[in-house]
Amino acid sequence: MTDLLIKNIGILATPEGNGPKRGKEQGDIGIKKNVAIGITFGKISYIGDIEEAPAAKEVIDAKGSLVTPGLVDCHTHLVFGGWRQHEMELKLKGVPYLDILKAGGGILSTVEATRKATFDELYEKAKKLSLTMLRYGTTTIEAKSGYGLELETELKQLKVVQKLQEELPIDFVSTFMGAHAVSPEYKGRGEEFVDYLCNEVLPVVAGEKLAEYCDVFCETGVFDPGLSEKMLLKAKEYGLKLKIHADEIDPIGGGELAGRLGAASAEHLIAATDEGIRLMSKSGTIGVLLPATSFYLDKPFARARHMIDEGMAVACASDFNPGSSPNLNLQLAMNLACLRYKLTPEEALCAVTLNAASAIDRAGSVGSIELGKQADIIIWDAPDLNYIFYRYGSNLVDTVIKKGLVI
Ligand code: IZC
Ligand code: ZN
Repeated sequence: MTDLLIKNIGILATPEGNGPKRGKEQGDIGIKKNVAIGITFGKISYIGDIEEAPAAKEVIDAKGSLVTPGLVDCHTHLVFGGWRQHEMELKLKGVPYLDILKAGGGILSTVEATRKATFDELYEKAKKLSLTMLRYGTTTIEAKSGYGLELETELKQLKVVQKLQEELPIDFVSTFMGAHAVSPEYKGRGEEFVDYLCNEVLPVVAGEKLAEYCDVFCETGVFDPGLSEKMLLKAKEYGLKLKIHADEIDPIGGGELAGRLGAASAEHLIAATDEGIRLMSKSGTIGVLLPATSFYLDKPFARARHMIDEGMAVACASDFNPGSSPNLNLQLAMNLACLRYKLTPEEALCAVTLNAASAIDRAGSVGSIELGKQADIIIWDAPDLNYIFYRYGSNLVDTVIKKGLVI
């Protein structure tokens, strides 16, 4: 007896496997027609003909629609105080993102608001945002700290993610990103700030097991590759896995560093060099591309096709944050991945499911619809895969199922 049976699935589209799909394989999507899925104890226990499906306590009719794995948003800055709509005027005047930061705004404006906010305020806000993401089909969320830039607030952010994990029907993966900007207290003293993070913040974060990954903003005027490397090597010593915001604005060596360190993923890669891409391909580093950020910052789009041709695994994420990507709808990133990166719908689906799950080390449990995997499933208000990449601009999710629970 299964707990739940989804019948009348018109098209089941899913990548398959427990790891990333690289190069040509990224477009290998299994398509099954007219199937049913059975779910037992939150896991997928049956995929096949309805005639042979086991009896079920509850049945959902997918009415001939498209079904895919739940979406995995593998790069967000989910927990923050305030917003940054006051920077809209500067942005529209063409003031660059890094100039706003240099003048004490941007990330630093969110740092001020996040430091001021109480734990409960941050929790309630992030909870509401997460539940909205769930309605848009996102069933797993990576969330970075980095709006504290000092011990207390970094811990506050990470503990919010811990509580979200305990309370919500969503999986969260936590990343420590103390090296998101040099704190106002250490202005002009980036090296001392990294020492502070390494000696006084990281040990507590690791000791309390509040983060699985460490990320660094390797960028002009923020952290150069030398300081980024120092932070990441120390994080590795403490058992954290590595991510790098690399080549978002300027190619200062972030992609190369990610490749050399064998980072799990490199984020953005808008300005990634051929050499960086070659090194990341060799190290198996996943490119986490953020097309909604290119759109919002009016920047070029990362060379996703070239990366795939060079054998990299490409994932896409929302980059949801109050500055460079105030959008939490991963479907928009999917549309842009297709329309602007020129990924095929199959490659783009893989980018937000199996490859995204791989970028946060969850490919063994989520990211595809296969026997034994967690039952994170989307029934779309769409007849086929092309449709969800074509009908951009609205929420095309009909039903979200998380760990076998109909949301
Ligand atoms: O708050 O601006 N790029 N970090 C690096 C961000 C964007 C988030 C922000
Ligand atoms: Zn980011």
